[in-house]
Amino acid sequence: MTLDRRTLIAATAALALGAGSATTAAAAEKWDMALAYAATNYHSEIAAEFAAAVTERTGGELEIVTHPGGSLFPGNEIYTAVRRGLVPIGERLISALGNDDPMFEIDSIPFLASSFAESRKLYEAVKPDLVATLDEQGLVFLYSGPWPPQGFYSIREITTPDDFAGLKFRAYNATTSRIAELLGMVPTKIEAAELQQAFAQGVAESMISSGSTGYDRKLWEHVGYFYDVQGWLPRNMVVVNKEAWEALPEEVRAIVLEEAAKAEEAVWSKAEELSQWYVEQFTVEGMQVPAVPDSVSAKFKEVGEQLLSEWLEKTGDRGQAVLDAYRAD
Ligand code: PCA
Repeated sequence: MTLDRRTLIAATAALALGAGSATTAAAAEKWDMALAYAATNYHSEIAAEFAAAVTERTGGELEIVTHPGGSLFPGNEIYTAVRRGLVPIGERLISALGNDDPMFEIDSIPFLASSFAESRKLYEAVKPDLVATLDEQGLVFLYSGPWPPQGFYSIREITTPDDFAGLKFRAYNATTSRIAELLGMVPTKIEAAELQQAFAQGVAESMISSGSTGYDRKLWEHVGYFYDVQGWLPRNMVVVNKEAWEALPEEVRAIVLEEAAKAEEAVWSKAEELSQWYVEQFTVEGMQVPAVPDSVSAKFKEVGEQLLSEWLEKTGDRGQAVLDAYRAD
């Protein structure tokens, strides 16, 4: 008898507790956040600060935990994983998603926007289109910030455009593959997390990327030259699966949006602040950072023009409308 009574009291208490928490707050959610880049990279550090701020401000009602370096999903799987709801939130290099929509490639067209100010303007011009496309794909856009301007890394010195011939080139999207082809190189797509191995094994001998990624992956261990071409500033974006988003209480969503806006500003200013510093570290580490020879610079410009017209062919009126918005005033 006594035992039964005790069991009954325990069961009633558990019920009361359950009912209490259901009326005061929704069940706590934990979101894993998939990131592709090094934990020490500013994109990842700022994502971790964003995650911690959301967790703290929601009192743990939404806990976000970041997984950098492609540890949860490799970079090239993150977008699909979030779309399918395999992970609720993740970060991806937008221009690597050209197969989903060629508009995603706008920030990687050489010399269209090659300073931070131009890149910001291009972002503002394309943002409505970007957010709408993501919405159609079942995603909610949170924030987007740039990599520093892109330069050319090579194991060999480049004095004329002929020196590109035959170099094995590490590409991170279709645009960089196309550039490599047009310059006579041999492209292979490789995620940033695999870079050291690729250069160590000779699978890659050159690439176009920011000083940031070369620094994160200690490229000076394998590569002798960096040319600060300043071709474009590709952007990452953080997206959320729409169903996961809609399951969040209104006040939690508001906090996430506020923290996302802060993270976006932080990424833009950190990228600009570190941009030159990264390149300086290459000299410190023994790499050569020669001026880009005029003939090489002219060749990059020529390739840029071609890529812009190819992109306009793929995107048609939509692409033209965003370009017009970017170039207005
Ligand atoms: N770093 C990323 C993309 C652009 C950049 O600067 C990478 O190389 O994968």
